[in-house]
Order: sequence, then C-alpha cells, then structure tokens
Amino acid sequence: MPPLSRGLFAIAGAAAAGGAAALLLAPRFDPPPARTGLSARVELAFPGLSFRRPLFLTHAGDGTDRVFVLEQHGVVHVFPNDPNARGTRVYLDISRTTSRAHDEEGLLGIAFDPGYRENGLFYVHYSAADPRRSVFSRFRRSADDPDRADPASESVLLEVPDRWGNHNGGMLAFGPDGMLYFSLGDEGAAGDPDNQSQRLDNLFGKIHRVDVRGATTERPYRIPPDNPFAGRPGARPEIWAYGLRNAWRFSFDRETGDLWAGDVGQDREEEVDIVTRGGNYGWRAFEGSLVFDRRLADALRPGEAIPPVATYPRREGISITGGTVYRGRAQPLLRGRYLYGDYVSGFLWALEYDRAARRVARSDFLGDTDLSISSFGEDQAGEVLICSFDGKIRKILAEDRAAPDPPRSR
Ligand SMILES: [Ca+2]
Ligand SMILES: [Ca+2]
Repeated sequence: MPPLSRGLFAIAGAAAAGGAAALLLAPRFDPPPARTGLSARVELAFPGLSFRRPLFLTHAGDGTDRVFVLEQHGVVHVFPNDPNARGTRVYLDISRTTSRAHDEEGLLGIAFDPGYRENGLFYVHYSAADPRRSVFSRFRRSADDPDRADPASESVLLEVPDRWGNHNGGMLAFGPDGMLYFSLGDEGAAGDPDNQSQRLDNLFGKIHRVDVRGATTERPYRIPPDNPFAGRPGARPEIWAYGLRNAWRFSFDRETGDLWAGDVGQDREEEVDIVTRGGNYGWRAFEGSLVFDRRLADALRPGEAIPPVATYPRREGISITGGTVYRGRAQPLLRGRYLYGDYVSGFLWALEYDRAARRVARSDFLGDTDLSISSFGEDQAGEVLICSFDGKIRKILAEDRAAPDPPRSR
C-alpha cells in the first residue's frame, strides 16, 4: 500500500506484522525537538474488532452511523459505530478481482455518493492484474440488505494501465461541490522517469475531478465545464491539480471545503499541501520545498509551483499519510487542526492553518504512536479514527503538554 519509495515498505510491513528480525532493520527516527504545546495518545476505538491490513475507514453519509473499513485484499466491512461492537458484516468482497501483486496494490479507496441514502451508489479504486491497472468502479447497495453491496452491480468508470506496482494514489472522495475527486500517483519506479506528473497529457501524478451524476454505462462520468484544463488541446480534462508524486490520502475540510493532501516524498522530504484548482504542486521539479530536478525547476515561472504548507525531513518519517481537519466534538483541543502522520515512523502531528494569512499558525508534534498508520478516517460525527496495520482502529486523545520550566534568570 502506501506510497513508499525505495522498497522500504517490505521492511515496515514485516515490522508491523511483528517480525523481530525485520524490526532490527527498520529505520530509526528522531522526534522533533519542540516538546511544548499539544500531545496525544491513541486508544482502541473498537477493542473487539480486528482487521487484516485496514487501509481506510469512513461512513456512508446516510445518517445510519455505521463504520466502513477497507481491507487491502479487497474486502469492505460494515459495523455499528459502537465501541462495544463485537463483529462486522462483509459489505463488499472483490478480493478475487483485486490484485495484491505489489505491496502498494489492493482495494485502495471508497467514496459513498452524496445521495447514497436514496440511490445506494458508491465508488471504489482497486488494483487489477493482466494487464496491471487501476480500476475505478461504481457499485450499488443490495436491494434487500442495507449492510451488503450488490456484487453484480459493478460498472467501470475508468481503467488506467500502469507499468509499475508502486505509486498508485488511492484516495477518492466527493467534494462539497458534489464532484468525485480521485488521486493517481506518478505511476511508479522512482523519480518519475517520464516526468508524467508535470505533463498534462496523462492521468499520473495528479488529483482529478469528474461529475458522476446521471452517469450511464455508456457515459460513466462527465467533465465539469469548470475543470481547469477542460477544452485545452492535449490535456486530460479530468485534471484538477498536478505535480503530485503520490497523494495517497487527501480530504476535504467539512467546514471550509479546503482540499488537503499528503504527498509522499522521494528521498528527502514529506509534504502537506492545500490543493487548489489547476495547481502545480511541483513534483518532480521539486520534492517538498527542495529542488529535485534543477533543469525542470529552472524552467518553471516564479511561483508556478505551489510550495507545500508543511514538510518534515526523513529523520521524522519517510511516508506521509495525509489526514483530515478535525471537526468532531470529543477532542476540543484538536478542533480545526489538520491531523496527519507517518506510515513508517508512526509520528503524529496537528497543524493549525491561518487561511487569511495563508500560513501555518501553529504546528504540534503530538507524539510517536508506534503504529503503521495507513489512514485517517472520519465517522459520521467527524470523529477521527486511525487505521493501522496491526489491524486495529484507534481514536486520538489530545492533551496540553505542560509548558517547560522557564529559563532561570541569572
Ligand atoms: Ca503504479
Ligand atoms: Ca510538492
């Protein structure tokens, strides 16, 4: 799954599974020096439930307050949002058509239609083999059981052939505008060898936006006329933003509608972006705030590449898991903060962004969870839950760290 470069995923995956030998090989990380401000610990949200490589968690937006958890091998579970839940039901099982040939392949994302309560429609992104490709499909809820999807209802929206198993993106979500957004990574290998993220003639290294309302088998989606490159010769009209290496997870702020993404770095920096219409997020001219390809960077106009909102160096983590802006009620200290983490180091951060000034007002290192954080999800009420590869779902409990003693006067 996530978005790792340089084959480290195998090490981390084995470590997550408890392999002692692998743990010896796992990279070591240093917490950031600042230890004031907020801190947090994590706690099991559903102690009675365990999952096999849970990759994502969400709700159907239909008022039923159920939780849906994706397992990488191609299964979606559903259960009531109750800490005492003892079991789940299998909502969807496409494990036979989902490819797990590469660690980053599988059932990667799910998004419920804004009209799900009435129309029962939802969308998934999964990997398939022979030939290797990303598949975007629509399914429908079964007619007689709200806890089951109709496995025969699949309708393919889009298939994207892919030469490499890594960097497949994976997120899909509806925006506040009712459009379906989805990410694709730069296709893979390393360093985006064909510079696809900067080019507009392909779907890789981007976030896309399509209109699935009134879709038919013949026309599974339409291009919103206000897409930034709609009508431009040679450009894919689906593109919303580009220059993204592997935006494994993105989310919309429930209150502001802002689109936040975590973009996984290559060798030096992980980054957080606020993604805007037509924006170029720099890869592979830039990796985070740093020049990656001098020739490409020099060819860009000043300001053409939009810098990240935040970055962190490799000593703090090597594969960002983009999170979500907290709009729940249970953790007032986190209200309005963008929560994100690192899949390999397990570090967790909260960032406060000043939208008027367009800058980070405050950033807190919340702590080391010691988890392989694969995703942040939200329940119906906006409470944020963490999926990790130990199979468990956790909530975040924040507290104000005691301020350090002030320096003594001399
Ligand atoms: Ca790929
Ligand atoms: Ca960037």
